Amino acid sequence: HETGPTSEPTSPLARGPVISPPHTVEGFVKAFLHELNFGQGVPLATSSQTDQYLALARTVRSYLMARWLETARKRRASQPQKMVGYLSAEYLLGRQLDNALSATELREVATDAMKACGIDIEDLRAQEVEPGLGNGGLGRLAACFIDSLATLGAPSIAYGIRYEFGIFRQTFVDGRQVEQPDAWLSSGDPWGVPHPELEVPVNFGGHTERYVGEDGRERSRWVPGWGVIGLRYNYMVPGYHNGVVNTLRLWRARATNAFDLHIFNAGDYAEAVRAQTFAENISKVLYPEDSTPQGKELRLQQQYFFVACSIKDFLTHTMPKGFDVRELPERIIFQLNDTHPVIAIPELMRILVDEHDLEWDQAWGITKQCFAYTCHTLLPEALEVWPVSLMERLLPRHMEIIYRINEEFLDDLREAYPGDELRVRRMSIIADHPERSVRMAHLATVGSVKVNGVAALHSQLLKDKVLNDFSELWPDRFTNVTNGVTPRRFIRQSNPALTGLITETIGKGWVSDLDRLAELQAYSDDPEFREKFRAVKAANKERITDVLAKRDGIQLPQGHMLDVMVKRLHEYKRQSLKMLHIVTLYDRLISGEVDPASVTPRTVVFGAKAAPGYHMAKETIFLINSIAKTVNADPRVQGRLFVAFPPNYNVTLAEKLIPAADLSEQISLAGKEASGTGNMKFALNGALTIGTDDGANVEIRELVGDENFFLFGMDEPAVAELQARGYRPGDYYESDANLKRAIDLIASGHFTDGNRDAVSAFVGDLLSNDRFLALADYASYLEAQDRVEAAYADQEEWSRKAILNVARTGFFSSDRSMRDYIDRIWHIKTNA
Ligand code: B1N
Repeated sequence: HETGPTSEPTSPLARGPVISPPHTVEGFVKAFLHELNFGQGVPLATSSQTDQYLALARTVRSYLMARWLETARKRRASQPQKMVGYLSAEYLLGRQLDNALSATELREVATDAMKACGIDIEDLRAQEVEPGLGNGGLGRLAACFIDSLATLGAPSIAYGIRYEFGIFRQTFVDGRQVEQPDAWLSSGDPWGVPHPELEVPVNFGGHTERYVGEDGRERSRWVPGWGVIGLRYNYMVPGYHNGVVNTLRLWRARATNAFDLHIFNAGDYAEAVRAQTFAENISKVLYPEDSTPQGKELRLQQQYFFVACSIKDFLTHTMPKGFDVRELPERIIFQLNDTHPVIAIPELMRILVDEHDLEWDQAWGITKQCFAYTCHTLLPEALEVWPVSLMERLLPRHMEIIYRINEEFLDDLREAYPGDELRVRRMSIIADHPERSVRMAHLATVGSVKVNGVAALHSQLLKDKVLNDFSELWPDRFTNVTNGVTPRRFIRQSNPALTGLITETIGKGWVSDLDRLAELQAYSDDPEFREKFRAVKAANKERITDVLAKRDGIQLPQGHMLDVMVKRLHEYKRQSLKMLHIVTLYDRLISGEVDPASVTPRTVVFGAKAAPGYHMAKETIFLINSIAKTVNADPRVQGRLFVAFPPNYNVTLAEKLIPAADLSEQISLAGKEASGTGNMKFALNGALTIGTDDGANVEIRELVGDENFFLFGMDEPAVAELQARGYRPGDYYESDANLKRAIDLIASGHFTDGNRDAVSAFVGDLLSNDRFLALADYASYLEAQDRVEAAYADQEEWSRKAILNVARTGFFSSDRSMRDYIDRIWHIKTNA
């Protein structure tokens, strides 16, 4: 089961897969029936769809496995070679079956093979529960990145946690969000390859002891209080049409034998079982907060658990036996996906100093070169800090190491900035207020070769604001890598109609060379191409209409402009601003102010989960549902305005919804959305963006051109200036008649069956607080939406703009992001 180059067997038969499964319909049928009969233990005739799905998945997995073994063999043969270790607490993978079929060019063979068995493969595809091991953009980005790494043939391994429960399933009860557990493993995990025999011990708690070593040096040693075991699960990550299959290695927590043996011996059976449960809790559930992490002890346990397993795994199984740890910087670069895995820095120090007996300075010299840190936020409340008291209790040796790293760092600072004690305190890894705690972003910055933001504006703001002191000290450490999305999942798989049109127009090859989309520019003026392009949109609208009817019983009206806002619910993203717009459109129609025949029929689709403890976000969900219910039931706006809010927006729904959209809502307050990645998916699928000057919107607009993008709102400097002056939302309410009418209509209880109390908290906050300045941008937003309507009325011109959006956004392929990381941060060689 080893992937590591232990002793290489001499027989060629022992070295790789004995046979490659045959790429024929007949061969596939045989392999499938074998899985069904001997894996599931059922004959085809009496098998359920679940049996069939599991057998199909296992069949496809064996094709992947052959390539996975071959990839591992080639890697071993080309050692030594520097690798990337991607460390992320989240991977929002989405369904696996279609992705695997498409990457391995097995889609047709599998479809025909299922047909030969009397099965419609579409029915089986629908059986798959997507692994939702992430919250939103950050987790989905990690999934796009590993797809691109495999496609580029980059020597890499991705590490994370195999949560038993991923992101909750959202339901609505009387318009309010109710969370259901996501038991994604309950119908089996056909894609995961467990290796229960490879146990990785992970320690926690206890204390440290000082002792004098044989060489007379004084040292510290960790005497842990308790421990758990990490179990390894491999998931295969196929590259696109290149034979490469990389590894995503997720860890599951289990109790140690020693742990419960002790208690079993004491005769307390129930207590021993409880201890098992305690250990297994560590990988039990994904924390459902997006952007604003919770400082919970269990979360720190999760972070250390997966990081400790991953580093240990890399050193013992991926590196050759007996390799010299001083070579580590030439062998590995760990990419830290936000601060969640940053405890890896003191962990590597602990291993080098305590276990490999290196001198502190030498260990620090090595460690600093082995990490790079990606920051994903600008919200101050989102920067992770861990109380020193908690760290001392859970990871006493790591706390000691952090103290020493900080001491030496502060010494350097005092030398660089004599007398500037204020600056030293600002930059310290330890914060004193409001509670002594460890600032993980500072630890990450001090311990990394490079620090990057995720879009040009974000990286600039990191340097100028969030990490300004650090960028002054180490200007070369800071860089930008703009996010990207995988065109395999988000064009080829999700939009087969557009894929067909592009391939028939510019030929094959663009799926792994997305800059080639530029060749479509020439067709933006071609009436015939525009016609076909519109037909693609229309077909995708029909498809989402069917999906929403089946999935949620929602009947979308036909022939509308499809206006889509899908993302996590957060105040900074300003779903409330979109609501105010809808209320204004509705108000205009029911007041008779506009002739209904003159307005563009519009359907607004929302998708958004709120963190279960985020009160204001949940109130916003209730209000959107209330508005949807009222608007959709009002005969005065029938055929002109419709609002849909399907519950449980996830990757699977995104794949159907985004290709159908005409308008992409990217309306965060400038300076708050680090990048956004949904914005890229929409543009690549031919939606036009209405958006602020924020995150990657800035780059989208630069690329597609001002005339093909609906910009509105304050830019970041204007926001900063307004906030410095003192923002008073009430002033906007008083002075803007449209805004006042919209807010008054909500406050009147019109959308809540006359119940004003149900909306008073929301309205009250908007009028007196409005932290993200929705009211200040309302007028500009309304004006931009009117421009959208006018533009949409001219379908020829709209098509031209939409085509140019597709043609000019090839830059946002995650293949390009990965190449940027490789060239500017990792300096590794690819080999595909
Ligand atoms: O990361 C995405 C960006 O495109 C988004 O703009 C950004 O908001 C998102 C703690 C986060 N930042 N921080 C998180 C998620 C979970 C958690 O527990 C923070 N997510 C983002 C990709 O760069």
